[in-house]
Amino acid sequence: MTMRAEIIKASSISPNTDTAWDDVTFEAKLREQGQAYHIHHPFNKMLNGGNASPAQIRGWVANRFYYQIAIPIKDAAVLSNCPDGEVRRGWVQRILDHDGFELAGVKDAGGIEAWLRLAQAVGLSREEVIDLRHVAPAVRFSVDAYVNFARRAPWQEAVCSSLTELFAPEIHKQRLATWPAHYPWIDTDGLSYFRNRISQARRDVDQGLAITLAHFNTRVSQERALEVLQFKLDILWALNDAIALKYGVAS
Ligand code: AHQ
Repeated sequence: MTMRAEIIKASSISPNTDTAWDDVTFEAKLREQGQAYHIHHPFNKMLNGGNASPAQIRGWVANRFYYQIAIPIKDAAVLSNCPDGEVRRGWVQRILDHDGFELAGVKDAGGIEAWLRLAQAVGLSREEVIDLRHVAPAVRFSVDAYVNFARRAPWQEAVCSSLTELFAPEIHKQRLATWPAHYPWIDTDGLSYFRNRISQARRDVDQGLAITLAHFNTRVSQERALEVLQFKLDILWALNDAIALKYGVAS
């Protein structure tokens, strides 16, 4: 770096004394990051654009299963780090959403079971999905990075990282709107996971956003929240990269 550039760089480094964004501005900044959401990934565009082969769809479902089974583990890590009973009472619902439950006579098989029904609908056996034989190394690494982050980060940062779900209802609705016409060979009962997630994601975001807006209340911590969200967006993007590398992607 030239002397002049070093002087400019040195003078530009000042303690971030900027005032905190108000909630409306902060939320807008979080939502702006949706431009990096995996709905824009070439593999997703191929998939929801109707250009995926059955093998590519099966590869995506089998690899995404590893992400799905990690979610309750991740959420249990958040619970184990969170000292606030009120927050835990809301957060524990996420584990029930995925692992299912039988409470006071109400039974719900859960989202992981729904994902296995999606797997069977696209022509995979339960066994070959559950034993993870199709999961690409970089899918494992991306998902494991998410779980390990949730175990080690302050629980509020783990909450913030779940806010990629700000953008999830759109991708679930996109699948429901496009797959039946593009892939009539997939039994639409197999799409129930996406149907269920639309309302669950909205409920998740209500809680996660409230915690994030309340906790990250200085400009420095708000900038950190944007970094944390970008980290999770990168995880989802890298997961799609690994699947595209293994199964190919038609642009
Ligand atoms: O099925 C998904 C899910 O249960 C969750 C939980 C949440 C989290 O805690 O990080 N994020 C998430 C997501 C799910 N599905 C993804 C998809 O594309 O189907 C989207 C993903 C997310 O947006 O983070």
